[in-house]
Amino acid sequence: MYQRIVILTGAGISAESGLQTFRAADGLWEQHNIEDVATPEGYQRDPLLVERFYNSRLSQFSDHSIKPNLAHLALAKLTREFDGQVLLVTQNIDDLHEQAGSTWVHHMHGELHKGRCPITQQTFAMTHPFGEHSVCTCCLPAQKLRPHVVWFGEIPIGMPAIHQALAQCDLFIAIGTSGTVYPAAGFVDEANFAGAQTLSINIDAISSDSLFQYHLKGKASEMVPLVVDKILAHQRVGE
Ligand code: BJW
Repeated sequence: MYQRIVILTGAGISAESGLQTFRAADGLWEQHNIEDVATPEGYQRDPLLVERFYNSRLSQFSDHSIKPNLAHLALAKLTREFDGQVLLVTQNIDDLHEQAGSTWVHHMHGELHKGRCPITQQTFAMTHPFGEHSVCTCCLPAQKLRPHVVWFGEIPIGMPAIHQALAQCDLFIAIGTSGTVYPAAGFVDEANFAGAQTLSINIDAISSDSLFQYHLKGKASEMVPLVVDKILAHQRVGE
């Protein structure tokens, strides 16, 4: 049935694992000013504030109660068992897809378990919280690592490979994303242009719904396993 699938996940897929989304009434952007904590200018102005924001999320991610849910597990099964190509692209900086067993995950907005040297751009696994003690080993003197995340105004990671996969895909699925942040919000257009089937899975209606051919309204943990079973049974997702 399908041969080349692109899956895009957003904060909604991790919500049922206990991580806050950004734009919900109790979301991260209600409690923090985007310009202060998610822009390079904000980091330049007040690095301590930004480090506190990401350190608190890092410690939340490390909490043992935060585990992959059935949606993460179903996608891991898809990446293992599908006999065509699957590109799993996530906007999330948590590692729940990896914890679920997905081996190759494209983190277009970075990964919070890594810090990045501001000089060489080399990334390092975080052994300390962001601050004076989290430094690179590639420079002399050692440089303070910045969070390996993509802030507004920065170019997301690995875009050429994503555009190429979208141009060739026959199925595109967006899961738990509000479709408000570009370039990810434009992926559905690229998939439509390629002639792919497009499906959105979300608990709520979103502004970009009209761009998708199919919608499944419901929790990711309930909808994603159903869709994965259909794909693995060589059925069309819209039927
Ligand atoms: C559930 C659920 C459940 C809940 N089951 N569903 C004007 C027009 C167009 C673009 C721009 C513009 N002005 C500026 C721009 C560009 C800008 C942008 O898009 N701004 C918009 C806000 C307008 N974009 C950028 O700057 C990007 N860079 C860029 O464009 O570079 C230029 C370039 C690109 C490519 C080629 C060449 C040049 C960078 C964007 C960086 C975004 N960074 C953040 C922070 C990352 C680090 C961190 O985590 O702190 O990424 S912002 C934040 O939003 C985070 C997320 O990944 C991203 C998307 O959020 P997401 O995942 O969609 O979460 P929510 O909360 O919005 O939605 C959750 C959804 O789940 C909801 O719909 C719920 O209903 C649903 N849900 N529970 C299913 N159980």
